Amino acid sequence: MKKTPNLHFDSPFKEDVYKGLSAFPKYLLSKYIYDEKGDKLFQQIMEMPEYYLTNCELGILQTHTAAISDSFNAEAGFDLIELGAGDGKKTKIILKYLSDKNYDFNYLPVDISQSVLVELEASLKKELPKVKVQPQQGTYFKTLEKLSDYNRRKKVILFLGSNIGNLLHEKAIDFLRNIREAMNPEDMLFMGFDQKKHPQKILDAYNDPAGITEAFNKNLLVRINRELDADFDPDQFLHWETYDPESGTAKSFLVSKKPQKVFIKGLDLKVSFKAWESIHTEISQKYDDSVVKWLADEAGLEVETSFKDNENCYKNYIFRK
Ligand code: AVI
Repeated sequence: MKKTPNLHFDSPFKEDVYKGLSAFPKYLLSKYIYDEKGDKLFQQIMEMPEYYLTNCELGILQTHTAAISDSFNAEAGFDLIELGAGDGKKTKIILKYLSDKNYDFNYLPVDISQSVLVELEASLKKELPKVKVQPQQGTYFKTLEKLSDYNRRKKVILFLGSNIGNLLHEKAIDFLRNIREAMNPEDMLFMGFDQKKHPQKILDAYNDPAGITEAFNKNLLVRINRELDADFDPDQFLHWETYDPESGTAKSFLVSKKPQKVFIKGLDLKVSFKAWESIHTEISQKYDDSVVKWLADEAGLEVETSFKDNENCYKNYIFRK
């Protein structure tokens, strides 16, 4: 049996890259795509015509603004906590409605990136000056834990963009359980889930002809080159997308176009690729009502209601504890 060396890593990134590229089959974790360049590429993805998710969710929020906001049902005042707020483009629709109606609420965007929060706060000051913004820099769960008894106001937690789809079901259930832990009985969770649909539409969203998604996927290699002093040639890898309509799982891969060796100096690791060997990089899960209900059941949450777009592409669900 092959012995695993007893290695010590001084960062989770190093450890995860080492483990993923030493495994069979090889993999890398999609969370590492998001450095400064990865964030910019994702912004570009969200503006691509093929990436329907953003417009579908925007459409739902625009069509059902009143029904969604009024369902927060919080005369006594509430905290609107958004996990991974980004540029807040979609949330601003809800914020504007709540602010125009003089609802008593604070908006607490949570993000790991301080610069994202600074930009968001500045744009809100200009566009919606009445909204009370309290940015929270940190990881989702540490922040939720901190907020769970920081005051007893009702919490409405937002998690948009079908970001949950980047987690395998088991991890998605853990994620929902963690949110549930931070909820009081009157609190609500509002989340976006991309739905199963024509497989071609999904493949097109993750394989655009301009190559933006390819650059996004290959940013993993670019980042390993820069941060771990490696010599990946991204041109020698193919961006490859698959979609399994049975499981609803879209998977991204990088496929080696030839036999090649890569040296990662920062890990003192030589990685050999056979021709057409793959690195699995991301999953983007697609859902239907029964799968969402199953995830909620497993996590101890209840689906209260849902909102969909005209083409049944995407749904936002409200959950309660
Ligand atoms: C952030 N996440 C929901 C995106 C998705 O659709 O899985 C990331 C992405 N990957 C390729 N394109 C967009």
